[in-house]
Order: sequence, then C-alpha cells, then structure tokens
Amino acid sequence: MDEHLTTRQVAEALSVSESSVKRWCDSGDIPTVRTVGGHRRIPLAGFMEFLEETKRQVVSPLLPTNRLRDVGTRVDPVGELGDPKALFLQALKDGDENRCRKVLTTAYASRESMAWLADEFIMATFQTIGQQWDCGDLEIYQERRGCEICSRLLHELRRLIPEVPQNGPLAIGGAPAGDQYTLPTQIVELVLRENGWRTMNLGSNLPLPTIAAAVQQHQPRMLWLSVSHLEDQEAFVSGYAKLADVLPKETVVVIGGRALTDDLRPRLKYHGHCDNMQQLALFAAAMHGKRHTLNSSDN
Ligand code: B12
Repeated sequence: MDEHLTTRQVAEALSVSESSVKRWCDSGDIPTVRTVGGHRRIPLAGFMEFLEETKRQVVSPLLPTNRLRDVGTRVDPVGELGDPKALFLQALKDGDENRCRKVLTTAYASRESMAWLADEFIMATFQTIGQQWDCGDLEIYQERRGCEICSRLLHELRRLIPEVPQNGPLAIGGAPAGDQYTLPTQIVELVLRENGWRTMNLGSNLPLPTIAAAVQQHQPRMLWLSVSHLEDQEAFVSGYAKLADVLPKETVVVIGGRALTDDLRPRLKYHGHCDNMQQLALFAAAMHGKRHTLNSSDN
C-alpha cells in the first residue's frame, strides 16, 4: 500500500463523506500533502495521528489487500534510503517516536499484517536490542523507552483495524504472574482483532486464578497465554493444571512465548501452541472458519 492515502480512501475507511475529509485536510486537522497535480494526499502516519487525536477507529479496511505486495521492503520513510529495520532500531534507541512511527507505519503499509509486522519487524528489532543490552552496548533505559514507544505505536495501529462486530467470537488473555512482558500479549490482541476476534487483553503479571475467574465471568471462545518469563516453573505447571481443570469446554487455549520451552510444553494441556504471530493468525482465522493457504506471501 502506498503510505499516502487519497481522500476517498479515508472517507471510505471512516464511512464519512469525501467532502468532510477534504474540509479536514484544508483546515489542517489531517496532515496533508499535495501531488504535483494539486491532489490532496494523506500520509498514513498523519492519518494515525488524526485517529489518535480524534479517538476515531476505521470501520472498514483501508485498501483491498491484493495491491499491497509490490512495494517491497526498501522504504524511504524519512528521506533516507536504508533498511527499514535498521532505521527502526536506530530510531528506537534514539527514542525518536516520530521516526519510529513513520518507519513502522510504512512497514505495516507494505504488508498490512500485524502478524508479519510483529514477527519480521518488532521481534527481530527487539532481539537486536536485547543482544546490545546484554553486551552493554545499550543502556537499560533505552530498552525500556523503546518498549514504551513501541507500545504507544501499537495502540495507534490498533485504530487501523476495523472494529469487530459484537457477535464476533471473544478471546481473552495475558501473561502469568512474575512475567512483566507487555508487548507480546498486546500484539496477540491485535493479531486476533485483525482475524475477526473481539478481544480482552488482561495485561501481564496475572496470577492464574484471576485468569480462571475472567474465563468464568466472560466465557470466551479462546484463551491466550503469553509466557516470556517464569520465576518458578513448577509453580506454573501446577497452577496451569488447576486453570485447565476449570475451563469451559468451549474455550480453546492457545499458548506462546519464549519461556514455553520444549521441556515444559509437554507438561501442559492446551489446544494450540504457536511459535510466532503468523502461525497465530492462521490458527485464529482457521478457528473462525477462514482457511488461509500456507503460501508464505499470504499473511
Ligand atoms: C523488552 C525486554 C524486557 C522488558 C519488557 C518490557 C515490556 N514492556 O514488555 C522487561 C523490562 C520486562 C524485561 C525484563 C527482563 N528480561 Co528481558 N528482554 C526484553 C527484550 C529486549 C525484548 C522482548 C520483547 O518484548 N520482544 C518483542 C516480542 C513481540 O517478541 P517475543 O517476546 O520474542 O515474542 C515472539 C514469540 O515468542 C511469539 N509469542 C510471544 N508471546 C506469544 C503468545 C502467543 C499466544 C503466541 C501465539 C505467540 C507468542 O511471538 C512473538 C513474535 O512476534 C528481550 C530480547 C529478545 N531477544 O527478545 C529481552 C530478554 C528476553 N530479557 C532477558 C532477561 C534475562 C530479562 C530479565 C530476567 C532480566 C533481569 N534479570 O531482571 C527480566 C525478567 C523480568 C520478568 N520478571 O518478566 C533475556 C532472556 C534470556 C533467556 N535466556 O531467556 C533477553 C533475551 C535479553 C538477553 N539478550 O539477554 N525484558
């Protein structure tokens, strides 16, 4: 997707008249640029700022997907040619939120898939951040600030995913007690929304009994658990078994995260384990009756 939108595309995405969009462009409410022919064009990053400021949500997807794939990955969001991941990494380390927004939105625009963005862009970039932190080339505050910036941008990207109708299936989830990681479970929520699920992200560091209480209260069709860190594996295995015992039979459990090692997983009962978000997208769509081919360019 070209990361500049037309007034017609924005009007359709928000289900408003094109003349309203043109008025917002001319009044400066929506950041706008002009083509040589004088046509209004709206940068995606600017559109996201407008959505954030006006607390609006797109009601229909921005563009039919089939026009998305011919953009390739070499983007030039800030007027400098460069590998987008390297640009994103540097912007995160510098704490430059606007540059992060430009690079991330352009990368999202190139594939319009949260799952792809999470696996190929965000996870990869944070792995490098982890390595640089681990060998002392990066200050802890830079890592934490990077997480905060990324989390805010994910909230903004959420507004680009059409609201799921109230009769859509419900998925709830989070990270267990002792696990302070918020990005993975925040991303799971976006991937599930993108695949037609209503979602309730309960956040991180949740004692398993309170997750059981949430399942009892809301009777979701799916429960997700993101497990990036375990203080006490044995306590988790016994606590998880108690949770599994009280789950309604309609609730399907999907788990993921770095702490779910090959030794630990066989000791847990669950319906699905995914290594990454693109697998989750396929699982979530299949559960929703939408079968995607496993052709790599499909998600
Ligand atoms: C950011 C970060 C933190 C932050 C997180 C802040 C936040 N707001 O989320 C905080 C400050 C909490 C943190 C703390 C620690 N961290 Co840390 N952290 C990281 C870092 C840099 C990025 C992790 C991240 O969020 N990545 C982005 C997400 C999207 O990717 P991901 O987690 O890899 O998830 C992918 C898959 O696992 C899967 N997935 C994940 N969850 C789920 C769920 C489902 C349902 C599904 C289907 C899939 C799925 O999909 C994702 C890909 O898209 C990693 C480096 C790295 N290599 O990743 C170190 C890293 C994981 N941390 C590490 C360590 C050691 C710690 C501490 C123990 C340090 C300490 N001594 O205190 C603490 C533990 C805190 C705790 N109790 O939880 C080590 C772990 C080493 C190891 N052997 O496992 C790493 C690898 C750094 C390093 N290189 O040493 N950390």
